[in-house]
This record gives sequence, structure tokens and C-alpha cells, in this order.
Amino acid sequence: MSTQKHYTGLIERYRDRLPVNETTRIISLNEGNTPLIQLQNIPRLIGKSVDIYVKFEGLNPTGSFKDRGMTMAVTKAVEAGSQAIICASTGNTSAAAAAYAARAGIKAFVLIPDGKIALGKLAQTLMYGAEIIQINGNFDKGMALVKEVAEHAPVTIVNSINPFRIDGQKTAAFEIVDELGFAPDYHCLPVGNAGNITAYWKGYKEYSTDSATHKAVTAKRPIMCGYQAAGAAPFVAGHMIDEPETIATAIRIGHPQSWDFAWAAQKESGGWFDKFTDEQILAAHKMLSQYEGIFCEPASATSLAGALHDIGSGKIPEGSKIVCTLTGNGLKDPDTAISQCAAAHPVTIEASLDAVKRVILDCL
Ligand code: AN7
Repeated sequence: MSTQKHYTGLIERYRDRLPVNETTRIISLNEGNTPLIQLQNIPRLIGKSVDIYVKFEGLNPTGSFKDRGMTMAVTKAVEAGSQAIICASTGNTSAAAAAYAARAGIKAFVLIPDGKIALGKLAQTLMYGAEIIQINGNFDKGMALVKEVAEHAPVTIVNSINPFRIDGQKTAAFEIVDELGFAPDYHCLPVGNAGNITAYWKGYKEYSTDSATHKAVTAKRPIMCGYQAAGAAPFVAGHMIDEPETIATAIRIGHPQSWDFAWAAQKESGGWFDKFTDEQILAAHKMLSQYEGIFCEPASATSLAGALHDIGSGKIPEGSKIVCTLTGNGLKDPDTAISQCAAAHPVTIEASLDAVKRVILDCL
């Protein structure tokens, strides 16, 4: 029998760098430990000598990176005696909050924008048993309401303004350094509320010092590249946006909550923000599926859209090692996936050997 300890989640793995002690009840679904996959075909296709790795966060228990933050936030909420959590969400946070609340045996309230949440996210959140409050307004409106409500009701906010969320999410940077043996040259992320870019930067900074001695163990940190959807790009505009719009509904956010932290990550790392159209995002989305067999959700592909653009222009030079975070699973948003493939709709034929054979021979 194997004596190897089975994986029990990111809090156990990185306990010495997270705010827990021996008596803390850990609320976990064995999140984290997601694959870092090196792209094989896309670099060849673009004719550039670069190592591009994708950190596929869509393989977390609820299908997005939010699980990293939620295991930590719900663990701390339960430790503090909270009976209920609340969040505003474009979909993934609500799914994660609902799942971890179910696991902990507490209540989850989620505020979602009316009609602008991907189908898979809604299905999950309903199944996990959260109280869904659909509002007549976008994510930013919901976030403002959640902050107000939390002052008047006994609920813990689990949006990324909760610092424990950032602590959980920083472990993705630890995993990357552990796996590669070094920090990458560039780290590319889709940016909405900017909690994740904040978390990765915190993680890379903390991991370059020993947790016990606080001595530097590696000096290298990546340049952070934050990419937004063109219709929802406050970091590129340099100011908040009131009517954000993009097909990548996960990042349809105009008033990012981690504004100052994200600017700090950009400045300290020597990185940049940029924006890409829905067409560019969807092209990267499809490319990942069709050339690498990796199906992420549209918002996630913004990281690759940005990386490919900046590799093409030479801003990211050849020889670089690049990590793109793919924040969510493609199954989250089946509608956008299917509508992208309209031209290749399945043909219906007669159920005979001849008919099937003809289709195959026509294709080859
Ligand atoms: C797939 O679920 O804000 O910049 O409410 O679901 O840390 O906000 C989701 C954000 C990127 C942006 N990719 O991350 C929510 C929510 C996916 C996402 C982001 C989100 P942040």
C-alpha cells in the first residue's frame, strides 16, 4: 500500500504560510494542486520561441480559482462563529461560496446580476443550495449593496475584499514556483475585481522569502500583466467605468475592489494593463480548445489573448517563460461555447454504415 499522504487541500499543504492553527476546523473540498500545462501547439503556430504554461484553475472543485480563496474565507468565517456568508458575484464567487457554505453547514446569500450569469454557474449555485438574490443591476451595484447589508445583518462578506480570500488565492503562485522550480518571467491574468492579480503578486513576494527565517530564498519575481475586456477596462482607462460590457461575463466589472493593490502589483513588478476585444478573447478561447484540448471559460482566455498579443509585438521577448492563469472551466458557459461553433453544427444523417463512412471520408 502507498504510504504517500493523499492531497487534502491547499490549507494543509501551505499551512505554515496561512493564518490557521492546530485547532482551526478546515473547510476544504481538496481545492488547489491544479495542473500547470505547457502549451505545445500554439507557440509553434505563432512561430515564436517561448515557453507558455497555463495554470488550469478550471479544475478546482467548483470549476474556478475562487475555491482557493473560499476555503480560506469560509474556514475563517466558521472559526469566528459566523452562521452566514454573503457575496456579490458575476457567477464563480457565488458558486464557490455556495459550495463551501454547504460543506461547512452554514448559509450562503449571493447577489447576482439579472440575466448576466453563465448557465453552469447558476446551475451549481442552485444545487449547492444558496439563497440567490437576483438584482436589477450589474455586479458593481451588487457589491455596493453587499457592503451596506453586511453592516446591518449578521453575515460575513466573502468577496475578495475579505483578506482571507487573497491569502487562499496566493497559494497558486506557490504551486507554480514549486512546480517550475522558479518564478516565471511573466505572469498573465484576466482582471475583473483585481483580487487575483493582487493575490498572485502577494504569493510571489512571500514565496521569495523563507517562512520561518524571513530570509530571501529566491530573488526572482515575475512581471505581472493584467488583461481586461475592452468594454470593461477601468485599469486601462485609469478610472472606474459605470456601464461595463463584455461577452466574458465573469469580468464584466467596472468598479474593481482591489484597485490600489493591483496598481501596486503592476508598478512593483514592472508590468502593465491592457485590454482586448470580445473577438480577440473568443479567438484565444477557441484556439486553446482546438489546438491544445484545453477548454476554459471566455474570461479566462483573456490571459492568453493578452500574452499572444504581447509576444507578437515583442513586448514579451522570445525566450521568455510565461504563465497564463486560466481562471475557470469552459463548462461554466456552454451557451457562449456553442454559439462560437455555430458554423460547425452537428449534421444529422441516416443511421447507416454507408452514411457514417461517407462523412468520415469527406472529412479526411
Ligand atoms: C473566470 O465571481 O468577480 O480580477 O464575482 O470568474 O480577481 O476579480 C469573478 C472574477 C477572472 C477576475 N476569471 O478575477 C465573481 C468574479 C474568472 C472570474 C475573474 C473572475 P478578479
